[in-house]
Amino acid sequence: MRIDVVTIFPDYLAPLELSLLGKARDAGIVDFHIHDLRSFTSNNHHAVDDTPYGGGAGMVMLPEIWGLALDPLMVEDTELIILTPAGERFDQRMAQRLSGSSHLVFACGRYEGIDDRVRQHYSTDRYSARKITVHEVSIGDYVLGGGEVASLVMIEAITRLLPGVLGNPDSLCEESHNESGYLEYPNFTKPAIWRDIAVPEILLSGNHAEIAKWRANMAKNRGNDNL
Ligand code: JD8
Repeated sequence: MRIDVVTIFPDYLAPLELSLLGKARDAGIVDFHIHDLRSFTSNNHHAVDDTPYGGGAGMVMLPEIWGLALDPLMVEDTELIILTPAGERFDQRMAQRLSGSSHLVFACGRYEGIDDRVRQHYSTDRYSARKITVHEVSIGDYVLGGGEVASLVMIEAITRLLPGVLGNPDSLCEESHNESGYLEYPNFTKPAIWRDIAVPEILLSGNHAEIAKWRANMAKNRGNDNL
């Protein structure tokens, strides 16, 4: 899988070099390319934004610059992902589907967002004829300053599903979705007693059927903190 990220803050994507993602890159499982949007500007000030038509606070990102950055990346079967708080909610099902893609391009906007004609342009028949699709995606109901953090969240959730990225693929099966969400039972390791708190006896019993029942029950009742 090839992943391209277009941003005015390329350093935000430095975590892609780390840990599993770095190993996946070194193993040739995924190929990351980070593009600085400002490198596509020709004006002296490297402006990537301007005032919004219709007035209002803030600035909007110029379509022209985005077109120059995205055009070379639009190859057959590309999925263009435009991050936006108004987008379709990212979830494990979407991560699973996107992990089957050959090429993902993440457009990370800033300011008030990217001129909507960028989305409209790459959604036209000229691109769908080449099986290029555009998705507006949000990672949650809260407002971030831009799309970079959201792209990192999505890239991590997607690439960890790729064959060969996780050392133990069995851990993916453990994360299987069930009617009460993910199996989020509490985890314990050594020592058996820590600051007078003991590990639940059942986990030391070796009775795997009972352990599985205990874990399923704990997962069902977890997350009721109503934060
Ligand atoms: C892309 C610009 C900032 C958003 C004015 C603050 C995703 N779950 C999410 N929350 N926020 C984003 C997100 C925010 C972005 C951009 C994604 C581009 N901003 C804007 C509108 C209000 N500022 C996001 N995924």
